[in-house]
Amino acid sequence: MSEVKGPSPNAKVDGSSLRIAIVHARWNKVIIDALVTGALNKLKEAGVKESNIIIESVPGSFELPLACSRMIAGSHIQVASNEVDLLGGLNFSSVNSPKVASRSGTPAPTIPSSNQAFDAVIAIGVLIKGATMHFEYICDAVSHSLMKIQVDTGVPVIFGVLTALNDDQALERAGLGKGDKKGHNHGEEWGLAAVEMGSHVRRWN
Ligand code: DLZ
Repeated sequence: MSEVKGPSPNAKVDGSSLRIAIVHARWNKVIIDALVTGALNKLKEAGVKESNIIIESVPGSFELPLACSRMIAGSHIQVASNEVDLLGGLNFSSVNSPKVASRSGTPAPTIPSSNQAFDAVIAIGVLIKGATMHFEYICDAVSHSLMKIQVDTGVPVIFGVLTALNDDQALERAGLGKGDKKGHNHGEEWGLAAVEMGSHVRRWN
């Protein structure tokens, strides 16, 4: 019997030629770690090579749009070739860090024909409502900015930002809920969405 909610499992895509970036915030780290792991597992299951996955972190969700925008523009590659240090002291890493972009001059992934550094970017953050209006402002700004980046650049930006009203809601959406409310790790769908959209956009270009 099919589920009412969630994506259909039918879209099986070969990710072996795709380049994917994961950009994540560091607020609410335990939940973030589970979501990043979920996304990463699905990327690898779909055949995305470790050398074509880059993981970058930023302080909080509010910083995700700028980081995604610069990753799509390929700023990390310019840093790697020591031409222009656009990102100051930021420390880029990847699943397979010795083989990809770094400030030490090791080879960066080649830029695909679309002239974009990545086929898709997954933006991961966990926003949990507090006592003030901070949550509403950040949720609104981040969701609109991420949508604008993907539409303006033509590079899919997967919306991996949990906007939870309390800790339990966030934990359950990372598969970390308590007792019989363990929930499901939404990072897995974000990984699959990145592969599917990256592959679609290659065809559509
Ligand atoms: C300030 C703040 C607060 C209150 N809550 C969160 C949160 O729940 N999740 C998150 O990712 N970031 C939070 N931040 C940090 C902001 O996103 C941002 O990093 C700072 O305001 C600095 O620009």
